[in-house]
Amino acid sequence: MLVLHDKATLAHQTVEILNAKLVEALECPERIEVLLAALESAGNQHEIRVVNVGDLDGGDADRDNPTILEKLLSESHDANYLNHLRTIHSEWVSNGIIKEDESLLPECFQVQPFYRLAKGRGPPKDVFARAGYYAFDLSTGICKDTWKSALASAGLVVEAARLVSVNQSSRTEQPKDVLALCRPPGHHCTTNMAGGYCYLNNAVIAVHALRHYSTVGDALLTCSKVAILDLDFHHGNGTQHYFYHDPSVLYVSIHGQDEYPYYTGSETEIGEGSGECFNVNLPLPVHSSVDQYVEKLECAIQRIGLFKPEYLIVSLGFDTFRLDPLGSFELDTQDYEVIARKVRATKELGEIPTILVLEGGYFLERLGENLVSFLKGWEHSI
Ligand code: SP5
Ligand code: ZN
Repeated sequence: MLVLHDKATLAHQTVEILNAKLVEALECPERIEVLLAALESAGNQHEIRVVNVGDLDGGDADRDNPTILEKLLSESHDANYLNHLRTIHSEWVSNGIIKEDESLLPECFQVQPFYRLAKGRGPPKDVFARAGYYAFDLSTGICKDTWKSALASAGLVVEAARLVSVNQSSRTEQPKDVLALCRPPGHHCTTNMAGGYCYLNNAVIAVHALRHYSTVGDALLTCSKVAILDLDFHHGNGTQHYFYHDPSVLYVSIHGQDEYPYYTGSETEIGEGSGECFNVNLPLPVHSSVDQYVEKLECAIQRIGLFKPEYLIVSLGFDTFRLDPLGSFELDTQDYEVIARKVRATKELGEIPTILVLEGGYFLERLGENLVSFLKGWEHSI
């Protein structure tokens, strides 16, 4: 397994309101540190190759071209929102509201559609108002390095997409699948709102990147089908929303029923218009066992198999672990191996170029073991 990592993803470090207390965000740089340490010690045994994207020699002039990332970001997010993420921290600092090493959080949210849909009303000028305009919860603080890390995180899926794209045939060595150690994660944020530790939606960006790199000459293969399997404990509201009307992207999610983000994720959300039947939510009650989980996983795999995607994106969260502070399933370390093998051993899914995108997972003591267990199952290595 080729694993992509970027040191810049470690810079972002912020605070959140969790259980009515202001605390250091559980989505912290140590998550990536423990994952890297675990991958390093498991590396030889499981043919894991961790590559810092800065050290990659892709032999492709495109790779370092920032305009490609910019193009993919602009396809995935609202331009004013991107500008907000890039500039709001320095505005708060220059207004004397916070110090350079502090984070900002919203103090007021916009109630939709009452205000936002008012015609001609752009983003608010007030710096406090803007923090709440571009967010939907209090777990998405912005520090001086948030933009840098979010860009690096998105950059990992873009590079992963380039590597697995079948039409990038000039390369000699083409990986079938790539794991992007993204941080911050992405599946909760929408085109114009951060939330749930997410600022840029890496899964959405990955879809655009796959399409970008699937272009041969002028022949745009824009209809290529992509499936997203979201295995994070929480429903990926942002990803669901982005593709809700789009039949070329199948979104399938297994997540905690009635858990955060609370207002989405029900089985009745099946997509709309031509996207109808291309959104599949498989919620599971709290305290669900691995058997209950595997039952839903089999439904998910079957649906994706029927869809016959050209690419698969797995939004991979380990907050389904039994000890996770933000999850409530009963999955144990060895279960990740079973889950990964089930996905990969399916005839229809086994050969599809896949990007594994890291989402959540907050129990640091076992996070590394859980990922290694997943990779073991994915590579059928035992
Ligand atoms: C990417 C990701 O995993 N984001 C999750 C963010 C969740 N933040 C809010 C968690 C609220 C927890 N409230 C207590 C729920 C107890 N089951
Ligand atoms: Zn999660």
